[in-house]
Amino acid sequence: VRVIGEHDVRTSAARSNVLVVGSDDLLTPYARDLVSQLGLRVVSEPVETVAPNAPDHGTAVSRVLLRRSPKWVTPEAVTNLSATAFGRVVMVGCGAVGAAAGHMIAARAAARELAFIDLVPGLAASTALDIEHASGITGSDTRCTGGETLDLLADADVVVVTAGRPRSPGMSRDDLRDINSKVVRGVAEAVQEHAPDAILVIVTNPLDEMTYEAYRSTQLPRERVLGMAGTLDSSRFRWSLATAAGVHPRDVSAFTLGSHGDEMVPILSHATIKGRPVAEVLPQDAIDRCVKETVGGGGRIVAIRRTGSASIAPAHSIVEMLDAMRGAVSDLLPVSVLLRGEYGIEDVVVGVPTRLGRAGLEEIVELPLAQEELEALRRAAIIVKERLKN
Ligand code: LAC
Repeated sequence: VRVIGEHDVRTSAARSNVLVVGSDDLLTPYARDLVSQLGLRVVSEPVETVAPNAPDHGTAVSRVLLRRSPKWVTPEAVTNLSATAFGRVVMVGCGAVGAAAGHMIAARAAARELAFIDLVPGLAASTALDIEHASGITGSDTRCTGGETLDLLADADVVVVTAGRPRSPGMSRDDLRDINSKVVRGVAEAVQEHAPDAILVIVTNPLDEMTYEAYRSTQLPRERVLGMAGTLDSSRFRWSLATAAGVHPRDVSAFTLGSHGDEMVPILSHATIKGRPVAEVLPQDAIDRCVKETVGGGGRIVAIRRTGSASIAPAHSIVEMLDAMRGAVSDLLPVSVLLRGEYGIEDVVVGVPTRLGRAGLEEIVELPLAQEELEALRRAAIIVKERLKN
């Protein structure tokens, strides 16, 4: 048992606005008063983050000036109203991710028809009806249907596959491989049979391996077998950088490449905050924390939730890809696709910068990367490939 007194509180306050206490520690009454007087936040051990940011005076002033810079105007969200809706989008899997993504697709009328498929009796049909019930408010004319069988895939323009087991705490995405590859293979084969012209968007984990599985088990061209992960990881990366710098998320431009897992490669060489390189704005330890927070983002949700994984951010990240395909978003998006020599990588799926369009993948963009980023991307490819062999 440690007794925390006035001196400890003042020492902590001099370093940061956080006081770390162990579960057995005792705070003296005076120390307790002092904590609230000084506005300290009490955090119980163990804490993941240690080093407080203590930039020198000049750096601190320049960061404040950056945040307030009158020269920078936070960009507006870009919405292109000339984008056209898909004819038919089918969500295979009506769990939290599938339902949330479908909900958003209907709410923005991004498809004329939206179908849900799920093995759980009534889940898909009730979700479809539930979304239609909202149309008196949303004004969306997307027609929604749902059922348990894969014949609903017929005539799909886009098939989004979220079906499969999610992670439980302590599981890596790779632990799901055996069970989910059967699901993904079955769906991919059904797409080939019922909707051979559709674009497949794979969301089921482990993402890069499942995307490869869908590609390998069908004769679909790589342009139409896309894995959703980079848009999610990049969103988490921008959120983390924006939070660390205290700026609006739209002030941050950043993306991740590589695999959806420990071999993720957050790209710092292209990351900017208010148009300036991240390293000019944040100290290295803060940048390192953002990278860690990004790579561990999905795991953090699983750890807090205990049952199931993230759903809202993944749903937005699916819709961002669909919006890019239908012309509502014009940015480069990181997408997991089969590589054929791009970035020096052959016959494996990892996340790379792409341009998407109505036919799926239009272009893989080979951006100049820092040497260590390129090496990390190639290493990710080697590791995914190794896992595919097992
Ligand atoms: C995530 C899981 C779904 O990143 O892979 O949240």
